[in-house]
Amino acid sequence: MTSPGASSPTRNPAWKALAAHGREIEQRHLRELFAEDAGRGERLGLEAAGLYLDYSKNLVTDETLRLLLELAEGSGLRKRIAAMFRGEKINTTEGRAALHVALRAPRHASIVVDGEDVVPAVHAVLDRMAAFSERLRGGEWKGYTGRRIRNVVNIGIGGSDLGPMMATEALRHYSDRNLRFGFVSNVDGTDFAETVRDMDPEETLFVVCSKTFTTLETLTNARTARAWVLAALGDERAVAKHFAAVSTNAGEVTKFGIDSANMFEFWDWVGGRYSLDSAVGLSLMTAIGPQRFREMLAGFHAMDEHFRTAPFERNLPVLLGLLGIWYGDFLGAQTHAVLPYDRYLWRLSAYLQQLDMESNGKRVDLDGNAVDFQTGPILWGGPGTNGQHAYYQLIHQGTQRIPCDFIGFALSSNPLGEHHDLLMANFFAQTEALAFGKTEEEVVAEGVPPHQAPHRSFPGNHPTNTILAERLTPETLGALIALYEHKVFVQGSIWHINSFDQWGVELGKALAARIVPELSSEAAPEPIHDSSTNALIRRYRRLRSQS
Ligand code: G6Q
Repeated sequence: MTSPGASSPTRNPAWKALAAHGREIEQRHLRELFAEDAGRGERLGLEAAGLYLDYSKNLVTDETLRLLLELAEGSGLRKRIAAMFRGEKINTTEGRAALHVALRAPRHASIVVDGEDVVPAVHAVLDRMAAFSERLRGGEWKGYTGRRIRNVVNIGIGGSDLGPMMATEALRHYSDRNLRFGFVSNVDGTDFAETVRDMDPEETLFVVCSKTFTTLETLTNARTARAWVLAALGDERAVAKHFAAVSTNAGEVTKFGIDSANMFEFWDWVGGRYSLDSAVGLSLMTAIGPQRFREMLAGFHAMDEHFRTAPFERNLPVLLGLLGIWYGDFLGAQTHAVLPYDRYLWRLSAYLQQLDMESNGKRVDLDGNAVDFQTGPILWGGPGTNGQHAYYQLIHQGTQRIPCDFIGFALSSNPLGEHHDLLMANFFAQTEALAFGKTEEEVVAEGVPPHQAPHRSFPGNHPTNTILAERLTPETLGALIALYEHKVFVQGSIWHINSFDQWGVELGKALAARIVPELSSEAAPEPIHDSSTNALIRRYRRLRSQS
């Protein structure tokens, strides 16, 4: 085992104190913590940017919070936050700033990167996106044959897909129902085939979304889309009416044949998974309109300001980040569940999975030293109440500790009879059940036969955060996403890792590029890999040649 790097958080005295304190907390139960402090549920609550966080059902005492805050203070987090907002090149392995906060800065703000104020350019692109999306929404933009566009299909993957797709679903309530939205990401031809199956090429516009404009999946799908359009419309000039591009790479966009008038740019200081509120949100803006899109940006900005200015002990992203570190590094949790009680947020966990796991799934620190502690958790989840009838069993009675975030809203977007109260009754009941459980004695007192009691009792003591907001609006969604972005940054900063690169995805890409010629041509070269990969490739080729 190598010794920890000079900036390892494990060298922080608070880390050692937390390790010792963790052993004490393991002996405590949330039942006792609540019994000792009648005001706990109110006291450990906090509101910012329209989101109320109740963090009282966490396995923490005032001492835990004090030590966690000490860890944050001693980690240089304050400096890192200031550096991020100033546009410093904190993404050191790629030599870039991580300046997604500039994407939602108000028009009058000024943020200088490499001697240039980036805010005017951000707003110029937003204005162009607004004009473009209004033409689509108003039916003014016509396809090549003069028909109105009715389908908008985003082609992109990873950060160029998950954000717009999640948010278009989340804000579907606000979206223009005369338009249909599709998202093609997978290089599996099924994705394209099924998405356009019921679409008419004359009425379909593709938004090819790729920061680099070199991504294999996206370019393959974009070429297939172009062939699909040209097969129906028979003229290269149709491309200008049926394709727009979102990219930082104007050269490749032009080479592909997309009119530069239909290209929306963003910048290398916007990471893919942090790009939803750049031009990558073009399909979302088309769905909900520029005004709603700006409301979403205002929500992001409100959370940015809270994060930048609030003291750590009243700072939502800082507290969520610290609580995650507490469970992962001191109380043995390996996963974290996000459980929204709103059907519109059904893709949120997929989005957050990339945000968290690609950002903080790192094994070396900023200085290249292997870390000697656990970094980012496995993030997973899905909408309630559905999960209650499936995987919640393991959270309640399994052997793992799984901290959960419950997200709910006071008002429904679709009030229907009693539905919302029933939904929210479950929302409140779950965190209560997880925290307090039910003892064998209580179960037996209710008449359960003693031999069944172990199966029907609940240990409780499962930690949860509850995030409650008034209603799911564009603004609330923006604040919620910024909350998680900054939570991830807080954790990455304390762990002293780079949350903004993703070298871990490169090896598979390079190997796939080597394998392609071994699969596709008649006279394919013999595979030259390990014996397992060679045998699998040969079997694949045999099966293909037999069909
Ligand atoms: C995100 C990652 C990754 C990226 C995709 C698509 O932070 O970098 O998910 O967004 O690989 O890349 P392009 O936008 O360049 O096609």
